[in-house]
Amino acid sequence: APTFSHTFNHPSYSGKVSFPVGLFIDGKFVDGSEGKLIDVLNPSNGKLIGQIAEASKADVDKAVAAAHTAFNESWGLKVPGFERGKLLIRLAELIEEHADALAAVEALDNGKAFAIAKSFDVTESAAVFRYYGGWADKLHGKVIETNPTKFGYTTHEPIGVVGQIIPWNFPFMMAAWKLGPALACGNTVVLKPSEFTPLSALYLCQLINEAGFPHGVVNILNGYGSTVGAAIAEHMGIEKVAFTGSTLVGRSIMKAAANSNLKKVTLELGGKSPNIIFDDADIEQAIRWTAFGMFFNHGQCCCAGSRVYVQASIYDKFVEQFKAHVQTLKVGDPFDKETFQGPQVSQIQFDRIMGYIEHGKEAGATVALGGKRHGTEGYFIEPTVFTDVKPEMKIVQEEIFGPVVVLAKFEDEDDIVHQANDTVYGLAAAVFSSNVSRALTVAQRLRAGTVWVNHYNKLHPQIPFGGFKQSGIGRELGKYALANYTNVKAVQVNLTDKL
Ligand code: TXE
Repeated sequence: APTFSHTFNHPSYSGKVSFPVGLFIDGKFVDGSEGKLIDVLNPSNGKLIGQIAEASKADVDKAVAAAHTAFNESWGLKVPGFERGKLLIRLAELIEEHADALAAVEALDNGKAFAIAKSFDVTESAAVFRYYGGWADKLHGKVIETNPTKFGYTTHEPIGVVGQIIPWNFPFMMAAWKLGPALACGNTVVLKPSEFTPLSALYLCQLINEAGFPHGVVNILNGYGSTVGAAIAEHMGIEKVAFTGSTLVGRSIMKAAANSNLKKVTLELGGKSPNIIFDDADIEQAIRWTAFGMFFNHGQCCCAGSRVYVQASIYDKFVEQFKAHVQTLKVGDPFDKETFQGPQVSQIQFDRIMGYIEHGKEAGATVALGGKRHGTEGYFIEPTVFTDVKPEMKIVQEEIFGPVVVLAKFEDEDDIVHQANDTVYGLAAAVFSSNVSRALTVAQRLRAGTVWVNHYNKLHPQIPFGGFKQSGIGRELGKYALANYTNVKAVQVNLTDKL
């Protein structure tokens, strides 16, 4: 199987990183059955940085077979939760030990700033594994009373082999969100990273072996969505599929599940989340959180606060101060210590986003800031602020998934609740106000899976995350995510009832 090697030479990180990049099946790195490779590009300059093995449908079959054997022989009901938890916690420790190298690989492959990759993506991923390690021996069922002739109880069992398909915006963290609860509950996994950002998940494979997980418990296959992703979604040996990505592909996953074995489906899809600033908010803080809520991760967050609504009486002041603050966010080399925003992930995403910017201009919106490519190479885009938008414009309705925000006005609570909920999505929202009853009343009326009050984009392993409406099905993180990975068995014991 191929190896990825790269020498980093930056003030923030220097060192050589080298690891196998085959398909990770049954604890070993192997070549793809068709011998094909996928090019890995550096989004900061568009240049080739390496190649990884590409899986085929036949490789999915092999991985599923390995996962079945592991489930029956060395995981699932065979390993007590306490032991599963110890391995997850050991994995969290190993991730922390390798944090610099992992963050460097993530910054190189995805383009996010090294400092953010380390302090957020890698650190939070370790926290997620540790959190679910804690749950592994606390998955109790219930004793359920009916009548004195009967003893009834439930057990929470693992589902079996689960498929997981993840995107490129948080390559490492999405793997952690998916693997943590699945493994804690005793499932075995076949996971497909995004073909655009395969490296950090492959690095993780080494740590999974080092932590001591039995072979076959985690299998990681890189490949394209239309082949490997589709093969996972329609596989008869996979009993549950979890997906994070576009709404379009989410639909095809549900169809594939329906057309095959009715595998259980959880989806975490797109968003066009409203961020609401009332006139009694702490304006300076609201501006900072709003910029962070939009431009963090280069706007490539499913929960990005991409529709900002400001109460009319403070709108003009907000726009001016917001523009001034956004201009201080440094766009550039992910390895530069000052960088907040790196390149978009790929040429495709760059083109999509620039297309939306052009569309916004043609539709009559005003580019108040940015609107152009940044620099001359790579996929960098200036943080872009649109004003004078109308509710029906595409830039107000559709997920852009880049550093492009629209600013609009509202009059009062009823007006903002109507505008905020005028979307097919329902992933997140935020309210800024110093009046607690106003903030919580609006929070109650918003149709979204997360509502932040007086901040944005904060995630915790303990707090569930997921969507209303077309933003998805099910919840990740927190205790809620465990339900995605357990089958509830009810056992009914007849004590004294005679027929
Ligand atoms: O996503 P895809 P793309 C949104 C965002 C972005 C748009 C397109 O708006 O601009 O989607 O991004 C795999 N069967 N989000 O096209 O294709 C694919 O290989 C099974 C929001 O890159 O959905 C990858 O592993 N799998 C989002 C994963 O799906 C398939 C994050 C996601 O890629 C498949 C990413 C198929 N037929 C994009 N086709 C979020 N919610 O955070 C592709 N895949």
